[in-house]
Amino acid sequence: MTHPNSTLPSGNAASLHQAKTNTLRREDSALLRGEGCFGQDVVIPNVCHIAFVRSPQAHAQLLGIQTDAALQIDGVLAVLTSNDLGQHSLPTHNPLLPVTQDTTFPLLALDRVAYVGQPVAIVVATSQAIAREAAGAVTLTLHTLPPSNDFASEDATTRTQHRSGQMPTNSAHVVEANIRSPRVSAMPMEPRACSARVHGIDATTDVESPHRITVWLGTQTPSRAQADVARVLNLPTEQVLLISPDVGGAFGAKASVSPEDLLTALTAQHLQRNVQWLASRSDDFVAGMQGRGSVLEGRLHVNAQGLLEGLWARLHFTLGAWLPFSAVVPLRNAARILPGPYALQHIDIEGMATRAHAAPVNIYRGAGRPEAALLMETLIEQAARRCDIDPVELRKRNLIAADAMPYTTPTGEVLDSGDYALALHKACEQFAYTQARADQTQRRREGEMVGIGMALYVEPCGQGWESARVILHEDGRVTVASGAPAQGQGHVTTFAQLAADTLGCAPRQVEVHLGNTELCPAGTGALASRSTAIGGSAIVQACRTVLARREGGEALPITAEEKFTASEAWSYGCVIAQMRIDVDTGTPTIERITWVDDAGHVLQPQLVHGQLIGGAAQGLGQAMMERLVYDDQGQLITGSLMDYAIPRADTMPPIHISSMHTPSPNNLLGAKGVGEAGCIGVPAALMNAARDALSPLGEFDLQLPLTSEQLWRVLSTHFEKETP
Ligand code: SMO
Repeated sequence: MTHPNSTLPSGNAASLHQAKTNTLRREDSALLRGEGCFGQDVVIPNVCHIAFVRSPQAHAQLLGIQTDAALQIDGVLAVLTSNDLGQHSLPTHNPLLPVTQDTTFPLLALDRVAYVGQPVAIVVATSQAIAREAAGAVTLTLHTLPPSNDFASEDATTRTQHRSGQMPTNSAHVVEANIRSPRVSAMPMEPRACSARVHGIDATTDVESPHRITVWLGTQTPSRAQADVARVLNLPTEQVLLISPDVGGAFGAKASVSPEDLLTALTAQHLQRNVQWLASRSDDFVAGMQGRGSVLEGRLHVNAQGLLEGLWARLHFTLGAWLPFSAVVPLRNAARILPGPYALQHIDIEGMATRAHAAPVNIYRGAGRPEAALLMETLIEQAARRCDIDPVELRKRNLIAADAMPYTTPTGEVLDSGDYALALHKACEQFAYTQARADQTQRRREGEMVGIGMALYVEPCGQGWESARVILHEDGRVTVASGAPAQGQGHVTTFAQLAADTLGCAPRQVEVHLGNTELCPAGTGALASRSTAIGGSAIVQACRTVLARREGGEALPITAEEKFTASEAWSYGCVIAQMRIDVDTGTPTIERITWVDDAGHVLQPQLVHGQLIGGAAQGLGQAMMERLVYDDQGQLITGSLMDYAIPRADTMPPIHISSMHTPSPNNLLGAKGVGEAGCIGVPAALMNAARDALSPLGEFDLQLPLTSEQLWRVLSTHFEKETP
């Protein structure tokens, strides 16, 4: 046993936390053996199952609910409506942007419905299968109203704006882009699930429980979910135990509670029965939290030397019928980070969000950052073509210099650190850019359509606070509890390593608790790529407190609890992609991707690599194939995996990643975020690669996803025009 007090805390995070290589993830042994406990694996005794009767229409008056047929099905225990459960509303939204409309929305429909999939009634049954079958036997009397895919557009739900300087009136070039990002589905491996156990029914086991209810919910924000459940159940927060078990992917879609989550808990309280809800893939498609959904218009003013003179942009995000907690975040992020890594003094950026008769939209991996990068990087490459300057050269002339850090952008953001030009240089070197351009020229001569596209991106990684509790026990064991849960990132491995390094013990001596409101201090949660930078710093701080008190002679066990508050750390990077487009069929082939990412100081290179690749796969999905489509009646017509394409192993191109490590001065670890980078940089680079491939033919209005159909239409229209 290594005694912790043999190691003094060091002020130099970078030297203390040397990157470890080939650390096996602690999580994996159980997960690979099927011994994990995901939301859908939670087993509670005497449970009854629920399924939701959902609105089949996007907008209608709700005139009646006929439950008789469902109640006659064997095994159906109850059908509950808002008459039974009372009127409850969904939690309010994040105040990061002011919302100017009344967005109060009922948990269960009252007298009208506002999206297909909206929960209208709850069927309670002895099995999941019976509950689902009986839900289909409930009929609704609806008076159809016209749905809007953009309601209240005259009167925005929320707005944001940034203005600085004067837009130039006499620029040599003004390039324009209109970028529409379709809605996408987060598509975790595990659909949502919520289980609620009521305490007090079984006095032999639960007599001592300080909790009235335990709720198992795969969530990125256990503390907020606990408070949301408590509010709806009208209980003191501490009487709700919220457990986020293993989570099979979240990506923002599990960051805010949904009506189904809260209704599961409410049904349990109402019936004083244990209740489980397991979403199907269809439930998640139709009523889970969707991502993206924006139209971004931009104009970039450039002088004859390719220097950026001004950026004008109008951003429009279309949200769903109700606002999840983080719904306003993508608009806010897109607007504030739009200039990206470029030095620009004159900006005029306005953004607004409206609502539609459609499923809710929330943050989704990147949360506004991908949209911003897509618009800015499309404009940059158009400017390069218009100025007839190589896109690398044009970028070099405009990047914020490393010695200008920390740099305050015209939107008021403070970029903490980084060397953007070096990232571009390294990426070009790894890609063999000069050679690649020569090869491209040759291949074009031979009739091939091949493009090289790049994107630089910034990834602001969360701000605010996270918590940690560290206990040093008498036998040398250490307990770490964090407010940041995990959804596959491997936080248990990282946090154990971090505490072991700081305390000077072996990682195996460290037990880590996450995602449990009883075992963990109240926290912010795992989102916006912030857990290592902020949550990790809280752990280091708590470990240092333990050491200081130990050195002061305090007897064991010692418990230290700390909150760490940080300003944002800004990751960044450069992606270069090469794409071939088949001239006859439009089929795009991504030949290779080279990527340089700077996530600051890295604790676990393998985990970082995994997150980058995962983000790239998700970004590639959005770029090449994913798209949720609603028809005029507000029906989702891509509501299954037969209609909605996602990337598979065989769609992944070779990706060459290398890293830079510019430490952030804004936290104890020098760490920055990494989870969202792939979703931000990859789609923009692929868009630019496709546009570059087509550029000998002209400029085209390409949009994501870059399907072979879209590319074929562009090509056939072009060649039709050519034919006399
Ligand atoms: S989109 Mo992330 O979970 O902040």
